[in-house]
Amino acid sequence: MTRSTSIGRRTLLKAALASSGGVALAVSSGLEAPAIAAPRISRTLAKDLAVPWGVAFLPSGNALVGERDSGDVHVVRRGGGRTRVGNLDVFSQLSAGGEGGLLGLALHPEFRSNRWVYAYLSTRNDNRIVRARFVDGVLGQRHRVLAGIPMSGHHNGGGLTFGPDGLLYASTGDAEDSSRAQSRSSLGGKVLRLTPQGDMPQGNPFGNYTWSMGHRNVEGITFDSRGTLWASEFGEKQADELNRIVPGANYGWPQVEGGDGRGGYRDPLAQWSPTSTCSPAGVAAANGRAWLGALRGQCVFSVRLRGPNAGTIGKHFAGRFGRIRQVAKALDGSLWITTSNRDGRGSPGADDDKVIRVALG
Ligand SMILES: [Ca+2]
Repeated sequence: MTRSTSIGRRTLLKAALASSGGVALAVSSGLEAPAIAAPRISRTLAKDLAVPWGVAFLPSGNALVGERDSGDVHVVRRGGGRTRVGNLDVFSQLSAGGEGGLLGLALHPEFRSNRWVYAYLSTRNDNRIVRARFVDGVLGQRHRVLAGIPMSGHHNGGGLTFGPDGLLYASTGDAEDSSRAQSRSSLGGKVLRLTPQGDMPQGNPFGNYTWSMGHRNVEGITFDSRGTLWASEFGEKQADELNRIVPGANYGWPQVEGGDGRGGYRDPLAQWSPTSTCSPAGVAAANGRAWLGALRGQCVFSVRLRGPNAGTIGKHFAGRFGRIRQVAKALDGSLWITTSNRDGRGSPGADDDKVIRVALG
């Protein structure tokens, strides 16, 4: 069997699983996959928010949660309840159904001593990474870390996380010009790697901020417990993707969506076809799986990351909460998910939007 045939078969299997609803038990290569850990809803931690997007956990186990369109930042407590602690003055295109605003949040690895909170946000002219100190329950003024990331109504990226190397990783979008994804020098359509001060670190593959290229729009990036970087990517129509991010690799946009076998671009570990079944925003890694929030899919997907069943997809909470934006791993090992029903494309319920705690079985 050629590699491309194998990939085609895998893709079909995954598409069937993705559309089957409920928790999936996969049969791959003739072997029955182990049962997927059953996540269960623990409780609603916060409600009456509008598009909670970035989630960053404080040492206490509470989290900073940013609202995309207002730029407000709240502390959501691990036992439930929230307090507004600041605003990061963003430019959103809410009236046009845009995707900019206050996007990813991350804490400096030495947050306990330096109090730096990082944010990926939109201004009128660009997307940029800023930082502000969170002291005595108040988020202070923002300071620029990296500006000039292309911005448009759509495809603004927004993922932000620190790696085990102490460096900052950010995921961007092509800002509606797909040629940016294939330009090594454009900050659009990339995973970027930079120092906490916003400088170019040693070891980047192209001698600039680019860590990987060929991305259409990546809202979710996360490191797993082994230090591997994963990214969720919105396709155009044919395929959404979960990618293992390798420095210098090209993930194919706009030449290909999904795997192309020996075509020369890096294939995803998992993909969803068509994109209306998924639209993956945030991603977290826990219990050997990636957990993705699906907007149009209105569910959480899980993907086994390693072993003979790597790439096996499970579907959770289908249709229960509407659009899911973010998935973040809490300090106690649970997942916090956020809904996105007030983003201009959903049907808000009475308490939307919410932050919900999910316990992993
Ligand atoms: Ca791709």
